[in-house]
Amino acid sequence: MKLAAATIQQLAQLLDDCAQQARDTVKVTDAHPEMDWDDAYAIQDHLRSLHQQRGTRLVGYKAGLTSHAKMRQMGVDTPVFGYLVDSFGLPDGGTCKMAELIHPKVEPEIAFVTKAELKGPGCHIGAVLAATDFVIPGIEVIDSRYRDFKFDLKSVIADNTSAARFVVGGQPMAVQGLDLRTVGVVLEKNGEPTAFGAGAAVLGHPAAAVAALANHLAARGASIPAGSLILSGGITEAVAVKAGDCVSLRVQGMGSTGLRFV
Ligand code: 0L1
Ligand code: MG
Repeated sequence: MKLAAATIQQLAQLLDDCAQQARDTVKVTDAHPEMDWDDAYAIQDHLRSLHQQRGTRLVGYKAGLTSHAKMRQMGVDTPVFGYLVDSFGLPDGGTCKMAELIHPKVEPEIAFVTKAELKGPGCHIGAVLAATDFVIPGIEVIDSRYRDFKFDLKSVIADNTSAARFVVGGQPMAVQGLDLRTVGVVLEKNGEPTAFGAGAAVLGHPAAAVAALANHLAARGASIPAGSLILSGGITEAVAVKAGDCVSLRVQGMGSTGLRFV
């Protein structure tokens, strides 16, 4: 690690203040170009402890940059990972307040809920499917704290991979008999089909993103506890939203979930 503990805490506080006050900042690597991957995740860890100090509860994790196209674009060969706390969750069909966010975008995802601990290293799709209680449609609302969504990978990891809000809903489905690679999704904005895709857009299989998360956590001495909710990654490009927009995600055979931005 290259950054002092005090700097890590100060950068986490900055990102937390930006999220709380819905204001943006420049990417953290501008002032700290020397920071490394461990520093980036250490800032994210401190951000998480700031959330928990306010009484929020860790409910799960997310994988980001999970499509090969997006990874190539960013010049990386691995997804990035963040955490989810209960205060990010919104009710199905509920409202998302624009005043609390900077420049949100939505991503159609398949969410996994686990029924057993998932532990790397060596976690694979089979282990993920065996430990999955059910999958359910999920919309992630991302909101980079960086001006104009301009960041590099270390900065976005520090910023909890742009996590902001999420909603899940529809029909929870057991994974037995489901081929998550070919499950189709349609994201509608204001009743217009806006983005389409299939599960395979996420690392070839959405469970691969969950396995990669378990392996990432193992390298840091952690695992995915039973009962976790995991957003496995955007199946299409992220779609920008503004006040007045309604978004709805339909996942083949799993019903739909949605949000209204106010
Ligand atoms: O969930 C995601 O894929 C977002 C990861 C961070 C990059 C971004 O904000 O677009
Ligand atoms: Mg996402």
